[in-house]
Amino acid sequence: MIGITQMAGQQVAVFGLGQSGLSAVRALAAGGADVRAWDDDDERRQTAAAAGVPLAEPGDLNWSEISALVLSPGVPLSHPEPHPVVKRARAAGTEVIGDVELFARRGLPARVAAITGTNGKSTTTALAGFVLEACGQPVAIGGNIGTPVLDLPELDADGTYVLEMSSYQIDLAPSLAADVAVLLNLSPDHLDRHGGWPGYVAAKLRLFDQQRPGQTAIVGIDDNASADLFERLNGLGDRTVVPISAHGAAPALRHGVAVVAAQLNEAGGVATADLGEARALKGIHNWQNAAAAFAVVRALGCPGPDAARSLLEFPGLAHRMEDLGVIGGVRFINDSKATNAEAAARALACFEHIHWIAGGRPKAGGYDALEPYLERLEQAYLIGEAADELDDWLGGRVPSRRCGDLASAVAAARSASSGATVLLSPACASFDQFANFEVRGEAFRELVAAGGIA
Ligand code: UMA
Repeated sequence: MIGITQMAGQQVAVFGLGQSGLSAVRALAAGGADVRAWDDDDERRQTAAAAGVPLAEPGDLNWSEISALVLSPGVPLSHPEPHPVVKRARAAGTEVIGDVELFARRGLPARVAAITGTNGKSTTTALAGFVLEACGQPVAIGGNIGTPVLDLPELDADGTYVLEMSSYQIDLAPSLAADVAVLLNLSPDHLDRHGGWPGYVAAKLRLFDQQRPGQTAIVGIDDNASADLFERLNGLGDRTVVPISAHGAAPALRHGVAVVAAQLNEAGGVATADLGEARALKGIHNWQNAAAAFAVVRALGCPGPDAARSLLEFPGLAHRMEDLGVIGGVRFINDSKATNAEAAARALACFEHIHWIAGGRPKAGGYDALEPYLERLEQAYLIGEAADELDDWLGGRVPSRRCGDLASAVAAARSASSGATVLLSPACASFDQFANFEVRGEAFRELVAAGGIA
């Protein structure tokens, strides 16, 4: 745990008692702060109280005495509208920050690599951490990927924090100046929380505006919005800017890290890896993740040949194109993490003869990103709240069946013939039927296993 010593003796309100809120409570209390915590959910409050968390309803607090409101990332900060606790804090002039801001202000000597983007953040974070560790560096991996940053150990100057940063977390971490900041890509996501596309992009780009001269920015240049950031940062001339591309785009070939037909190349020819040999980096989207992770570890001093070798040994992450095995000649792939069409499109691009399980709670942004891959689909099984709109969007171009829930979809997909791939890659959020994408992925894994994996 990272103790938050800088708020010793001060009253701090913590709102949201999920993973990051509980972690902030522990870190603040360990550092000597006087914590008052709350959650809208009664059950969460009871569990926290049983664990010794001091509760206080926001309405009962004297806000003029509260130094900061530590808000959980999932609690609305500005859109669709600020949560009442945010309004209350702002009215009293109390600052609203997140757990990552507490971490940044602690000022530990270790370096920080912060990774953001719409898709691929978790894989790139895990991959960069894996390679750094293989290169013998002390590493701690956390943030949006799952382990709250304040639950990580305190590292010395030779260590590196590799943090996945969501747009929500960036909004709440105004003084995080990452030694290495990464933008993988940008496409519409979480638009409701940021008041639209410009607000979403602005949140992501703030990570780079907060960097100090001399730090390193690694930027994907395969989509227009990200390429614009590369041009702007490059024009500033105050930091190292490394372009990365999964399509062998010229600036990355000349000055950064580029992948061409699965061959990863670093400008200057220092290292080459054949990503075709990597068991967990299938598909062009993973080539982008590999290029970014490679650039991160190179910026942090890993020798090129060692880094190239370690990339290929990465075991992959659960719920991201996770290969569950083969039953009766049919391969089952768990890509529950694909909560928008862009992410699902990346999975569809990797397989043929696909029996596709999709749906859940619809996201803004539609399904057009899936269009180029429809001919790879043999059958669609549609679940959850999005089933009707997905069916309308498919418009008979692919045979589709409305299955209601995941269990019915898996049962129906068992009729796929040998050689097919049953792919759960929902293109939607999970929240209509599951607590989160992990629970959805676990449910899929169990349903598949119940049929017996060969
Ligand atoms: N809550 C309220 N009122 C509200 C909203 C939430 O009281 O209006 C309470 C809930 O009752 C719950 C708590 O807040 O008790 C949940 O807080 P949270 O949603 O911030 O979730 P945490 O458990 O703290 O997990 C957060 C991240 N969740 C979100 O950003 C939504 C996790 O990312 C992250 O792994 C974790 O911190 C550790 O850093 C998950 C995620 O879904 C994976 N992220 C989004 C994404 O990737 O798309 C951004």
